[in-house]
Amino acid sequence: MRIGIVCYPTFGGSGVLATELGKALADKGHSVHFITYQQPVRLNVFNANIYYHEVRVPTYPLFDYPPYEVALASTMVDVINHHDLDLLHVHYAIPHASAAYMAKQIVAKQGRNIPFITTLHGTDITLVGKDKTYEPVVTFSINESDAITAVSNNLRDETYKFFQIEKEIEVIHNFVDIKRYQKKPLDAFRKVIAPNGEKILMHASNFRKVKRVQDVLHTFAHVVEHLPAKLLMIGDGPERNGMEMLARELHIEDHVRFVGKQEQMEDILLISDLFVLPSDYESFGLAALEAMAARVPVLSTNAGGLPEINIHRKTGFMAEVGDITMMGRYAVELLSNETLLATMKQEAYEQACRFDIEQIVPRYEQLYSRFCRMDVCNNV
Ligand code: GMT
Repeated sequence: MRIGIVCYPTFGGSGVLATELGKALADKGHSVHFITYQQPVRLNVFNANIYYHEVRVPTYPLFDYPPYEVALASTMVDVINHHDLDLLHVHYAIPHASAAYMAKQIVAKQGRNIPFITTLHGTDITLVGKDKTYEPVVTFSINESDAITAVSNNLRDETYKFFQIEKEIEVIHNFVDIKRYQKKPLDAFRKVIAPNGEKILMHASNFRKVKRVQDVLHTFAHVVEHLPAKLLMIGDGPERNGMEMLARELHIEDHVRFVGKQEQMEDILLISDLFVLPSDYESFGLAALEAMAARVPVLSTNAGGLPEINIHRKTGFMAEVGDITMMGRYAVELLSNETLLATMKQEAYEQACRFDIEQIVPRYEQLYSRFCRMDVCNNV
């Protein structure tokens, strides 16, 4: 099939998932056309079946706000026509679903039918999409999608709760490529971070309020009172400066490293002992699943879709949002008990295997095949 994928090309979970999906589809012989304003960060491989089309947004002095959605819809039309696409798969509703609707209408006038599938990822529904400023367009463009998927049961339910959705939302959970984590941890790397054999805790996010990064630091402050430990803070975003200040206030700055955005997440995860994700909400928590694939137990909240991947006292621990006392206790309980840590590492890995790319990508292919002539679908 010839598939157009639209996503945010950043480190965010929706962009990561969309890019990994595109790469997997290309490996299976499909032609995959990424339509984004920048090369997606995980699109760091050469594959003859992958194409990248940059959305250029010309500026003009009259515009206070460059019309990105118009440029995106026009680029979609161009790629649909010139590469004879069979369907579009847009990740994150805003503004991708409405741009896809516009592109669909334009090519329909030219006598071409292009189905589009919208995958909902989280904040497009739970934070931004609900805002009155966007809601009518979000509701309309979701309903106009030929198929709608959500990355967790929780996100599907939240979408039905807050939007007047007239169609079935199919749940296709996020996935991870287990193979990528099947390598030896870099001992030298571990020694640089934790020279005296300290336990390594890790957090990775876009440092937005919804991530409650302050709770990572408070939890860690409790841990270092009980055992030698280091904390790696991966990513960047609006809360980062404040968090560096908080680390100083809590007198843990010598044990915490803020290392910014990282592309080699596998190597960092493989040397970690505990991944901390105390979010206010996660539709799924792809970062937690990637940690589990690297045999790292997860300490998370029980918000949103997190209970669909993290199993309390099995693959890690879950606490109520903001309960830093329990999070601190759970972290110490785990990190001071080598037997429990080894068991949870294994359980975390086994849980991640249930979300392996090999299990999930065929679900998307089955979905696509509903909208594509069988001769095209069989002849990838
Ligand atoms: O978490 C973010 O702020 C980024 C956001 C995104 O859209 O890139 O992540 C959302 O989509 C991910 C992939 O499906 C999910 O794993 C995250 O849980 C979800 N984030 C939220 O719901 C806050």
